[in-house]
Amino acid sequence: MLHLQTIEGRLDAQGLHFAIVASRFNDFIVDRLVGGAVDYLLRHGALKENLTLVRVPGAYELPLAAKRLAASKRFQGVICLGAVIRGSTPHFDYVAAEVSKGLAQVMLDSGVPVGFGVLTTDTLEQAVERAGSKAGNKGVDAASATLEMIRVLEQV
Ligand code: INI
Repeated sequence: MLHLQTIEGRLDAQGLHFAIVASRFNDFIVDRLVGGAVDYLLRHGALKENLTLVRVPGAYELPLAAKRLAASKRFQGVICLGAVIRGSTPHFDYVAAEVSKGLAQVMLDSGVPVGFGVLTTDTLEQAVERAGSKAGNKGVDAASATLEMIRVLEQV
C-alpha cells in the first residue's frame, strides 16, 4: 500500500451549524429520518441550538429551500430529507428526478455540502426499512456524508 498524502474528513460536528430540510409528505417516514440525522449530529458534537429544522410541503420543494439556506451562509451544511414512494402515483418519476437533480445543482452552485436523504422506493415497506429499521436510516447517512464533506472541503 502506497503512503500517499491523504485528506479525510473528521466526523466532528463541534461548532458547525446545520439546516435540516424535511418534507411533510410521508411525514411518518420523514420524521424518522429527521430523528436519525439529529441524533447523529448531536452524538458527533453538534449543539442543539445550532440545528435548524425547515419544513417544506413535499420532496419537490426541497431544492428551493436548500438553495435559499445554502445562500444564507448561516449553515455549513444543508441536510435534505424526504420520502418519494412509488405506490400508485404517476407523480413519482417526476418528483424523484427533479429532487435529485435539483439538490445536486444546489450543492454544486453554492459550494455548500448538501446531504441527499431522500428515499425513493417502490413500496412503503421499503421506505420503512430505510427509515430506522433493517436497512439502516438514510437520515443518518445523509447527516454523516454532509459532515464528512464539510470537514474535507475545509482542508482543500
Ligand atoms: N412528495 C413527496 O415528498 N413524496 C411523494 O411520494 C410524492 N408523491 O408521490 O406524489 C410527493 N408529491 C408532492 C410533491 O413533492 C409536491 O409537494 C407537490 O407536487 C406540490 O408541488
